[in-house]
Amino acid sequence: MAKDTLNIGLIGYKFMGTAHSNAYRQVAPFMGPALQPVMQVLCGRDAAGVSAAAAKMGWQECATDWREVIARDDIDLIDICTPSGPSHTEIALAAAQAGKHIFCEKPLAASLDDARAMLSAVQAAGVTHMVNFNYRRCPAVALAKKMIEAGELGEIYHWRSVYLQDWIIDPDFPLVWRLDKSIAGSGPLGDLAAHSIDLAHHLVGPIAAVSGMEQTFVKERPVAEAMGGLQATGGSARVPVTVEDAVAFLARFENGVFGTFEATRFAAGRKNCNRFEINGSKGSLVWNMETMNELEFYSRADEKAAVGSLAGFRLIQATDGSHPYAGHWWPPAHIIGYEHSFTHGVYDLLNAIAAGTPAEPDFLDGAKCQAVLEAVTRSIASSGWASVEAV
Ligand code: SOE
Repeated sequence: MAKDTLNIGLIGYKFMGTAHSNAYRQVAPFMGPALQPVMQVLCGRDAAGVSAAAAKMGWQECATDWREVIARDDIDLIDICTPSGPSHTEIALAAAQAGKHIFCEKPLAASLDDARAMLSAVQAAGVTHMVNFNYRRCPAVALAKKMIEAGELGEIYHWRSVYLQDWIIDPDFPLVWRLDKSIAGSGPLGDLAAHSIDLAHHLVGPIAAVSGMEQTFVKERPVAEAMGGLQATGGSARVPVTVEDAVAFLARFENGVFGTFEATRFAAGRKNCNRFEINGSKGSLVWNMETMNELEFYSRADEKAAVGSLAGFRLIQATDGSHPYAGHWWPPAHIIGYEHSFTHGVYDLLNAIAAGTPAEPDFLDGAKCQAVLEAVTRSIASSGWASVEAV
């Protein structure tokens, strides 16, 4: 009889490691995936830290060397929650070579070359691979996708997105790994705009060319001493910041859609404002992660009502059992949160592995996002437009 469980080895135990652990805990009781995840090993470099996290989140074992986890025959899937950048590539290449399925945090890599190498490795190994662009799996976003596919917006003219945070606006906030290019690869470009790019690819289509600009407002920061989530403490010595604080770019899509993107960590008061607006010939859609269960929809058809125009943005609560994912949780308007986007991702991944079908977004989607990130960097360096390379 085929095995109905999947043994997980999760590398990284902090913010994302906790979010993924929670998803593995929740997915079977609430969603009933085709394979049941077994929380086998949690891995991190700090023995005391990983042991405490494993006990808190319910992992059976913990380890401090990811290579040992990958070498184990009883591990089926490697989940990569280490800081974005070179560590994703190193671990994914080794995991693919060992024949493990891979779930990887975003952005996929630090460079397009690395992303291409990761894609080739998983394709050669024939394993299932997925990148955690989690916002695709908020019910309101998944509903937006269905509405666009059903033609509710008609021909799409505009993609307009911002991803705004403010957690490093204090010049004394320490230089954590997200502000170190050698670890993170980039600043809000890879950390935040990558989400918007993936959503744009998913909802509107591929980006062909970009023209960007960036700014680093605070050039030096205290060395970080400790970090958890998006909080940190630092010492008195200051070191140079090596990533941008804010980035924006114009985008031409292959299908003629006209796009704008902005991502910053300096938008005072904006905590996780991941927002897009799409305008089409028949109407518009608006979504904002800060009110994640709501989808705003304007339909031009409402302008022609018998009594006169009834047009206006209507607020759809994407919490009905008829909406994607929502039926697995609570009665309508008993809302869900950020963590559910991770649980939905794990659910789809487990079902894809069970069915032997591709997961999405996969490493190809991750590499396509990386190609846009790299084009933005090239365009900034040349102060002009840059084409997005084919993957
Ligand atoms: C921090 O900027 C962060 O946690 C990102 O790393 C995530 O990808 C984003 O979803 C929320 O903000």
